[in-house]
Amino acid sequence: MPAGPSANLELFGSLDAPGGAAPGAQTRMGRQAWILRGLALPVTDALLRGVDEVLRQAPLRHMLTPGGRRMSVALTNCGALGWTSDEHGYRYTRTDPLSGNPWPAMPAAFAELARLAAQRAGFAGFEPDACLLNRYEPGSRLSLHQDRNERDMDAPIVSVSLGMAAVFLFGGHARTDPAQRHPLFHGDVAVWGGVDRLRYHGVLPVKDRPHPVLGSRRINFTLRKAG
Ligand SMILES: O=C(O)CCC(=O)C(=O)O
Ligand SMILES: [Mn+2]
Repeated sequence: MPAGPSANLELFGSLDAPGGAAPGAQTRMGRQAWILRGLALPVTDALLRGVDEVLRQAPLRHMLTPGGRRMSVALTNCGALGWTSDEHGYRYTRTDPLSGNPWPAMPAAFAELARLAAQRAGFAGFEPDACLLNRYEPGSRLSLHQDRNERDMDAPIVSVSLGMAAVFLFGGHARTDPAQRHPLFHGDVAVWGGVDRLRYHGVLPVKDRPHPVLGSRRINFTLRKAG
């Protein structure tokens, strides 16, 4: 069974915690779902250089949902496969529909961090081939959803948070199941897989608490094995 609230001291923790949660701490969200606090902190410079490089080649854009609504989060991709949404549905593509070019290469620092995080969470041998990069501004949100367009459900999702803090919702296997709420801070890495791979999750509207490096932005990227 997923760990209950008593196992998550930070469950009701404040987003205003100046330095975030203690680096090295681990928040258990489920049997095979963790937040590895501060795991990305030693490599944020390389990660942010990687983000700039990706955005230069494949700019952020607001995609349409299959229902025709504009997503409040702006997104792009890197890696062999990139996630796309439009009025025809969700899917992975090898090329960026905006440019027709292959998605930018996945920065080595992204893949290295993903392997480390996955291994720490019990998923040794993770080799991501897709990375979806989201940019949140104040008020941006991501409604509850499952990540289920990937072919390989044995591989976990690794999710890296940079910039402004946000509240992550981690629900159950049905959209209506109650959702845990966990603050995610600059440098935190969440991993969910195995029995928790298809849990609903999302992000509450982000409050404007500017981050010293990224200002009023939150960057999240998720590494996946999609092909
Ligand atoms: O921004 C986050 O923390 C979660 C992102 C996410 O769930 C997704 O990109 O599918
Ligand atoms: Mn997701």
